[in-house]
Amino acid sequence: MAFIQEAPGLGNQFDEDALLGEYLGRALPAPVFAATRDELRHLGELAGGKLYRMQQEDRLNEPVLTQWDAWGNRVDVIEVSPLWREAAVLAAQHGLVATAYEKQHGEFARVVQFALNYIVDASLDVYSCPLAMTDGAARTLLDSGNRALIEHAVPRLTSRDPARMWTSGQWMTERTGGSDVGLSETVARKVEGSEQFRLFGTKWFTSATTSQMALTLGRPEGNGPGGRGLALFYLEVRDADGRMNSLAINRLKDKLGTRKVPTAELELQGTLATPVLGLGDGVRNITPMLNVTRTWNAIGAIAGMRRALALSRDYARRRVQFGHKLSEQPLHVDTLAGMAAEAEGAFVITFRAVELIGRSEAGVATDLERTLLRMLTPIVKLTTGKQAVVVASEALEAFGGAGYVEDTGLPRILRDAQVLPIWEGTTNVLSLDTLRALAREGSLEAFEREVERALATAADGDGLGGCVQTVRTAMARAREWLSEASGETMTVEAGARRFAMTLGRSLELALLAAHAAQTRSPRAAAAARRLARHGVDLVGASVDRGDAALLADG
Ligand code: MFK
Repeated sequence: MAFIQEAPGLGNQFDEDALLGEYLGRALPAPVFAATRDELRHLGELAGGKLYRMQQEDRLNEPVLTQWDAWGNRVDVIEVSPLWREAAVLAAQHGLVATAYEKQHGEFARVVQFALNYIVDASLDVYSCPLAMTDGAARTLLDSGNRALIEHAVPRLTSRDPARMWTSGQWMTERTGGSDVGLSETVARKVEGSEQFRLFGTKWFTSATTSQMALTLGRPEGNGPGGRGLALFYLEVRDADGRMNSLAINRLKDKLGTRKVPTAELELQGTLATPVLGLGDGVRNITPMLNVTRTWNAIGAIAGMRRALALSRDYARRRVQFGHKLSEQPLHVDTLAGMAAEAEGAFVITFRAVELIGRSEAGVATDLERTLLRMLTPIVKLTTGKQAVVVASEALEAFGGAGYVEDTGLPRILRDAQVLPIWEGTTNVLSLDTLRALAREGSLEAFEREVERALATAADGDGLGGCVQTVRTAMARAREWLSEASGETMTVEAGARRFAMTLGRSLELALLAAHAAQTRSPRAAAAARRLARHGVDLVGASVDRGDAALLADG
């Protein structure tokens, strides 16, 4: 009988995740962990079982846009995949958004919410995209203080009833770009005798266009240029009769990955919209949305890495080459170890940001913690996004040729990872955002204190002294570089990515070493030592912009 290779499999994605169990055991009060454990385990079972099977079987099913009905009516209906329809029900029932807004778990609500999402995310074909925007919309509306919109929309966005729950879009990107949002061309024209406006323009990259509502930006007539001249608007996609709110879906985007997400180009043709918060400062007013979706991005990154590792580890135990299982071959083991170290570092920094959001929303965060969170959010997003691509790519290689073959389901993991450093602000845009946050008084000090806090815990652990030293050296170099470059705006900008990544990787290592010391986990200690050897210091002693210009121009 000819040889047939056994396929890789997944077990319960909660039970099999040692780091998650250790983390929740130390981060959550025992009664909160006890109250949520069954649900976490249930989602872990679904993620490794039914949902994963559906995902594999559903591989070729992509969203379909129907613009016209048989009689010539413009309908613009998007049909999503069966797994997406299942995900919508599951998201409501398990409170994948709602948990964050319910009072039950107090300052730990975000940890619980994002633990639920982390477990199930990689099996939902990026349904996290509409959920992220829904969460961001709820946060933005609540922060706006607009009572009418809060009462009207937030109960829908945070509902646990699948029939009642809405998702929200975030329509920002235009043909002028997704980074420099202040260039937006959408015009907002006041409706005579009403508080409402009609929006005219093109939104060029609107993810999850099947949502019931959206937050978007438009420029009220007469306003000046830039982000300050834009206003933040709330709109509903269809009217009570199901007709489009004077908007048309021009086409779906043909993307490298996230192919289950119905990302579209939209034409706003007089779309009725309500200002959320004044008639200017739209960019500033939408930033709560950005900060929430950036956190979801990091959750997507760590969930993707976890999935890549789970499949690679399982396969290594089944696959025999050169007379031995891959799991017994030193170089393969070394490769898996490198992936695991990156994934564990990414996990601890992401959940540290999640803890701070929870504390901030519960009103118990200190000023220092709020300052830290502002700077940590872009750093976490940019650091984990890059790691997710590296780990996914390595995972495909760990399968040899099978990793390059579509019906294994593996190439999708890499394609879906590649969006993570792009959307919600590219690595460079977020590096510049880190500088923007840094300009706020005290944010580097807040960051350094956070690192020192973690190192103080790590110092108690066995065999972690080298990690502590690696972090201290990298942080000192980062500060030294910043003070040398300060005053030279172009030099600071040119080095912003290296600087932000150094901070991100240093804090990952400090938190991972602290986690290892606290939990006495030999695996976490090994992950910390390995991460230290990968290197956390990316800051060059000096950045030669002349060389960079020569190389960039070719
Ligand atoms: C799994 C995950 C799923 C995620 C799904 C999401 C799908 C959606 C897909 C997309 O929509 S992708 C497109 C996403 N686009 C972005 O994320 C925008 C990227 N660009 C930026 O972030 C730019 O930095 C920015 C647009 C904000 C720059 O615009 P401006 O007009 O040059 O902003 P400016 O003047 O620097 O800042 C305006 C105000 O906002 C300032 O406050 P003040 O008015 O008080 O001075 C800033 O401090 C503040 N601000 C900017 N960024 C902030 C912020 N405040 C808090 N947090 C931030 N992140």
